[in-house]
Amino acid sequence: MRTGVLAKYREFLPITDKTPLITMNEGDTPLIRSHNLARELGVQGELWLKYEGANPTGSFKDRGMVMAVAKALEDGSRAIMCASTGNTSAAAAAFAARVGITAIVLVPSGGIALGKLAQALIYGAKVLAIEGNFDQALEIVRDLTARYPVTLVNSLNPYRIEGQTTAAYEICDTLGRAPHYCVLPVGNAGNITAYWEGFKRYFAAGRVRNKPRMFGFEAEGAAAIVRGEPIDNPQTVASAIKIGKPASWERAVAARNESEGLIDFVTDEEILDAYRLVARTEGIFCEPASAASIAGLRKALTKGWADPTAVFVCILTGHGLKDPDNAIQQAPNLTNVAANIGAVEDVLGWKA
Ligand code: AN7
Repeated sequence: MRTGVLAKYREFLPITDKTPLITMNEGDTPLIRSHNLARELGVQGELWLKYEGANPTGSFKDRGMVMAVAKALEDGSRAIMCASTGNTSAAAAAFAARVGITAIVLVPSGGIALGKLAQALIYGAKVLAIEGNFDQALEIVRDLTARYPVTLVNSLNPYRIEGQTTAAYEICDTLGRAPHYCVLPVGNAGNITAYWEGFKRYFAAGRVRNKPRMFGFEAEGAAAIVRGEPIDNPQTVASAIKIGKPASWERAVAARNESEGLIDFVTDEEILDAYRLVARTEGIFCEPASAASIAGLRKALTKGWADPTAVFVCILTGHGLKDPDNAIQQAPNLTNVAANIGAVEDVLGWKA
């Protein structure tokens, strides 16, 4: 039963008697065993896909947003604000609508996937398209939320990270253990931080006897952490992770170091290959940024950085329908045909 993450993982979250246990039935997303893709990638152990696209707004952001909005309400706030590459704005807009407060979202003009823009607008957020990139939008939001009575709901808000730890608990609950490797895309670096925190917490509470190695992957044109310096003009087809100055940079590096993991990059071509591959081999449609986890696992196995006999979990952070433009562009062409039986037989090569 989907009860929402606040009620389900209350003992691991900063919840008080005064915290409203709001929910849109987020979390409890499918952890899907992969056989076909596992074979393609050369995984001899186990490969599991955590399909975060099954959340109410279609991405993992719902986990952090429900916690951040609950705490905002507890503190008496009536307005929330964020910068976003799309998914955070969709989640903020939805939860604000759900609880009847205002959401103001700043998105890079022309820089977010169509479905995400549609979501923020239809949920009724005030959507401002900034003539600049995500990093510039976040600077503006940080300044304004420090000076006005509006709650910042980017992952600089620690409650966002808290809520996102719940995905790690779910994985452990389902597998009865932590995986050997947890592989995920890295943009603003909040999620890798949250997963590591979650795995550590579950381990400390005695719920599991192991912790995973955290493997994070940035897009090549936005690989600030890999390169060791901010990128002023990040570029990638995976607009969700087109971020040049990750807010949780230090904590992501700490997660990598503490877990004996790695943070590397994948090219746009590798991302798009993985995007098509997971759809065609498993019937799972994720957005391009999410496919960076699959591309990253493939790279790690090819380079010999990971033990192929291990247990892997790849995090598929967002739903493929978020980004119809990339989907259509990357998919095979459709076939137009006249509305008669003979024409369809001809196209299919069926001759009775
Ligand atoms: C599908 O929505 O930053 O490393 O503003 O949408 O925690 O940032 C989205 C990020 C991965 C990267 N996959 O996670 C935003 C935003 C998807 C995403 C990431 C994002 P972080």
